[in-house]
Amino acid sequence: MSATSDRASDLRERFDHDGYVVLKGLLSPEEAAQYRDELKRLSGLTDADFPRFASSGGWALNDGVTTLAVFWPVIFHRRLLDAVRAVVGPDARYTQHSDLLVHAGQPAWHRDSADRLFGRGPDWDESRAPYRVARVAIYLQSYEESRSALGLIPGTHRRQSFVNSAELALWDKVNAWRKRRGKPTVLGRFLSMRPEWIKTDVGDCLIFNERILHSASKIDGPKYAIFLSYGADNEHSRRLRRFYMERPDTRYGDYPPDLAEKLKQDDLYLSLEAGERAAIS
Ligand SMILES: O=C(O)CCC(=O)C(=O)O
Repeated sequence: MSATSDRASDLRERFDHDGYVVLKGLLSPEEAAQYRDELKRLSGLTDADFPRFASSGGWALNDGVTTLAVFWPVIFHRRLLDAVRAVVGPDARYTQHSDLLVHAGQPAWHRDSADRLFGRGPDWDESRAPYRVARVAIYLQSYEESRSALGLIPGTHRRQSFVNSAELALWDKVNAWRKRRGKPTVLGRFLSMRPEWIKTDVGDCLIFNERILHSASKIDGPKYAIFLSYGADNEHSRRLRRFYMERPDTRYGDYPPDLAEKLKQDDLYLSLEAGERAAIS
């Protein structure tokens, strides 16, 4: 498992090398319980409802952190921002890509970046600007309670061999075939790559590169999570923000005006008007 020290240089080194870091106990038990109650209220689901969703997408609210003011304190959480600025850089901005999840347990290896095939598309061209976009996952239940873990394949934000690609393509085909038949996806097993499974406690947080291969695990208990993202003030972060604004199944709106003001005050506002060549094709 990645180191849990919050020292900026450790975080940066691990984030660059492995593609992720773990922040234990980011939220206090009281904060986690408060957000968990809020997610129950929003979804209309209780702990007992998890079996209905056990190997499906569960309940999700796209961009819920941005659109619901009750979650804004998470965006400005001091310890989280310190860690984000350590891994992404001092010019970190809030790039949205947020989700609220309840009982989501659909395994499938994927990337969250706009360009998901290794080496293909502007996300993989770092000749003008480094790719420093990070996704944040905060879990509000323990592994013991839910059997939920986040799987990550270290290093796949920066490299992928021919054999890795062939194995991934095979599992993508298997899952596409299963989806067409209305069956739940399965978790691909690889000969050429070894995932790390991060088992979290209440309030733990993972920060991972949007380009890293990762997957949810199946669940066997209630699961509640908050996802959001930040990136350096450059073309790759703008591209990610636009991607989720333009994607037909997400269609994010702009920052709500009150949030935009707060983001400006904390140097987290990401302007989309830098005129860089990052348009979504
Ligand atoms: O549900 C989880 O724990 C992981 C979700 C995920 O992989 C994603 O939102 O990209």
